[in-house]
Amino acid sequence: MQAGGLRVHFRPMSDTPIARADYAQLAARVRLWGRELGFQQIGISATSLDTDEAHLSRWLAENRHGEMDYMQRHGTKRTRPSELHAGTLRVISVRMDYDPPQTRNAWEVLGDPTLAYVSRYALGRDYHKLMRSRLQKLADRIAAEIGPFGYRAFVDSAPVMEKALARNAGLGWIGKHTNLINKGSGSWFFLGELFTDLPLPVDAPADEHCGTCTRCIDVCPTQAIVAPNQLDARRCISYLTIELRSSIPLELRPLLGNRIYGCDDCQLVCPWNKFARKSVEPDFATRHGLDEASLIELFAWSEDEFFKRTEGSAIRRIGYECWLRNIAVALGNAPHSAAIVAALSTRSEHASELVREHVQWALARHATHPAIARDQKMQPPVGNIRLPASESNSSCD
Ligand code: B12
Ligand code: SF4
Ligand code: SF4
Repeated sequence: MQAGGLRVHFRPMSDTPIARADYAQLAARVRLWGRELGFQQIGISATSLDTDEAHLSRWLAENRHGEMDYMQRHGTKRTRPSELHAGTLRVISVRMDYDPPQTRNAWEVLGDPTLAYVSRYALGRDYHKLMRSRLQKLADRIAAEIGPFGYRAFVDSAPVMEKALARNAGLGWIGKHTNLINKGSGSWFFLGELFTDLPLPVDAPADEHCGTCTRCIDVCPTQAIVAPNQLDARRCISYLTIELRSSIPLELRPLLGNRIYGCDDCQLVCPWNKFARKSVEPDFATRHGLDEASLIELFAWSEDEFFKRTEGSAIRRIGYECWLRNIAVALGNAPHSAAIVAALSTRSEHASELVREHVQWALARHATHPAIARDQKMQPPVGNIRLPASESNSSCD
């Protein structure tokens, strides 16, 4: 995910007025203030990302970013924080849980091909604004304590390696599915950062705890996790439904099932999410019944309804055309019914070539394979969830 047009907070990097010995105390306060502001965890790292820079270069060289041009646009700024914001010495990383409470069970929705699956992070309001304003408040509290200092706040908004920085700050490890996981809280959280010129003491990086587990790799509907820690975004349903603006590759469409915005499968099966906590932010509560809406109902939204009902939501950024494109694919994957064919037919003359083409594909599926998806019910994993061998004493088993 990447947000465009973000407001950032600049102040000149300055000579900091407090004594070196006081930085440890300041770091403890930053943690406390961060918690008071609603972040579940705060950690501090230096800026070096050498190994990650090598991994990113290879990923880009192999074109695994697909059409996400912004991933290659900024050269080494992404892996060298002081090139992005001169004078940066430390990065304060924060995480905020987003899994909304009182939500229809994800497996039930994935198991009913007439319903639309929207990924957990997008069921409520967009997180960018909320987290940025909290980071600003954190910076204000630091300034109130020590006077003006140099900083800049980021939330998925600029060339920043958020997961690698958070890992280095002790917030978790990068799992084989490539999301950051925290041993006590799973992976349903967002990340944000304050770059700063304050020479705060750094935290120890988190250890890895995937062990021999491969559940995320095995479950991925499109086999996008091509090796542990290596994601080919071009195959990832999150990329296909959110980032890609053009036609969804034909061979991948049947594998999308009913996922119309993002995908959570690799996190749903991860044993560490047994320890995940529900979000306490009212802003992240599910809106407009998006956790269990029917495909037909969402496909019937007019453009005005789309913009009205997605106000303040991350979903709005994909636009109405991609919204219809995604739902058309899901309807093409749903079991044959007269109601679904009728719904698709209402858009067969749509002004957008992109929409028309996906609708035609879906109608053709219903014409030639009326039994599609009838037996494609998703099931939660069977049996006990097995933790990596190194964690066998944990309460997960
Ligand atoms: C581009 C992007 C995407 C792309 C690509 C994902 C990816 N893995 O890169 C797409 C659109 C697919 C995507 C999807 C999602 N995203 Co996204 N995305 C980003 C973004 C903007 C950049 C990520 C990045 O730097 N990728 C570059 C590649 C090279 O990094 P990487 O795959 O993580 O690889 C690292 C390691 O795996 C390792 N590595 C790589 N190769 C190798 C090889 C070997 C041998 C080894 C040992 C290691 C190794 O090093 C790499 C660098 O650290 C960040 C925000 C940010 N600015 O950081 C959000 C971010 C990562 N996304 C986020 C979320 C929530 C999601 C989704 C869950 C949304 C959804 N439900 O649909 C999915 C998850 C899909 C998945 N399995 O990763 C959150 C993750 C929070 C968390 N707990 O980790 C972030 C941090 C946004 C935020 N501020 O909260 N995303
Ligand atoms: S988000 Fe879905 S498609 Fe992407 S890697 Fe995870 S399971 Fe695979
Ligand atoms: S499912 Fe298993 S391998 Fe994948 S991230 Fe979770 S613990 Fe690691």
